[in-house]
Amino acid sequence: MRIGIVCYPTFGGSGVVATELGMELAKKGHEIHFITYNQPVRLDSLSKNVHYHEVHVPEYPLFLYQPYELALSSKIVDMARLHQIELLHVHYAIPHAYAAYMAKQILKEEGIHIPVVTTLHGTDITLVGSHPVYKPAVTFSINKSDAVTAVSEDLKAQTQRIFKVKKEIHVVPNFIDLDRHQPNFTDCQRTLMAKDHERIITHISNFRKVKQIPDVIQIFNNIQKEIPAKLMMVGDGPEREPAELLCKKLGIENKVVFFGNSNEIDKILCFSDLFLLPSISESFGLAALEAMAFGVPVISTNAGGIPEVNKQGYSGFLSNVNDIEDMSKNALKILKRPEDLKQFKLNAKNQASIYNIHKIVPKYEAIYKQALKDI
Ligand code: GMT
Repeated sequence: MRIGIVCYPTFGGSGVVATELGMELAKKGHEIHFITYNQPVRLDSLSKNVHYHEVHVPEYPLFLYQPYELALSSKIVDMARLHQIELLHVHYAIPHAYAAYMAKQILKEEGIHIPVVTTLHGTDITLVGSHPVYKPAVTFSINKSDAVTAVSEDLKAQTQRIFKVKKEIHVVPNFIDLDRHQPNFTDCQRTLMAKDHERIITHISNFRKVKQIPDVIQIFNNIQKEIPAKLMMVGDGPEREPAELLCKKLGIENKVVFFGNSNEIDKILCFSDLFLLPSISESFGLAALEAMAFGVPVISTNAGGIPEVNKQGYSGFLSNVNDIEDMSKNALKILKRPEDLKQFKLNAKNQASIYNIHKIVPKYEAIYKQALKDI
């Protein structure tokens, strides 16, 4: 199939999923066209089957807001004509599902019929999409998609609760390429992060309010009072600076490393002993799955779709949002005894294997085939 993938090219989970999906589909022989405003961060190789088309938005002084959706719709139309794209898969409803609908209507006028598959990722529904400013347009574009998928059962239920969705929502969970998550780094790389006797605790996110960054710091503070440990903070966003200040206030700044955005999370995860995800809401928690694929147990909240990924007492532990004491206690339960840590690491890896890319990507292919049949 010739598939156009529209996504955000940034470090966010939706862009990562879209990129990994496109690369896997290309490996399977499909022709993939990424259409977005920058080269996706995880798109490391442009091969025979992988193409990237950049959306440019010309600046015009009359506009306070430059119309990205319009430029995106036009780019989709142009690329669909030029490369005979047969199907569009848009990741994150806002504004991609809307722009794809417009492109589809324009192409229809020319007798070209392209189905649109929309994947909902979380904040496009729970935080942004449900805002009254966007809600009618988001509802419309979800209902006008030829197929709709959500990354967890919880997100499906939330979408049905928040929007008047008439379309069936297929749950296709996020996935992991286990072959690419094999630790192959030397121990000397570990010494750059911590001493031999110190446990390595990791958090990766976009440092937004929803990620509860102060809770990450407080949980780590409690851990390091009991056992020698270091905290690796990977990613960037508005909560980073306050977090650095909090570490200073607690006197733990020498035990916490802020990496900023990184393309080398595998180097950090493969030496990590524990992953912290105390989010207020999380449709899936891709970062936790990536950690588990490296055999890193997860201490998380029980919000949203996280319980579908992290299993209580097996791959880690789950607590109520903001229950720092419980999350700290659970973290120590895993870390204190080497034999427990070893078992949790093994379990985390087993749990991650449920989301093997080779099991999940065929689910998308089946949805594409059906959408092409129905159009
Ligand atoms: O986590 C974020 O804030 C980024 C966001 C995104 O849209 O890129 O992540 C969402 O999609 C990911 C991939 O499907 C999920 O793993 C994240 O749980 C989800 N984030 C939230 O629901 C807060």
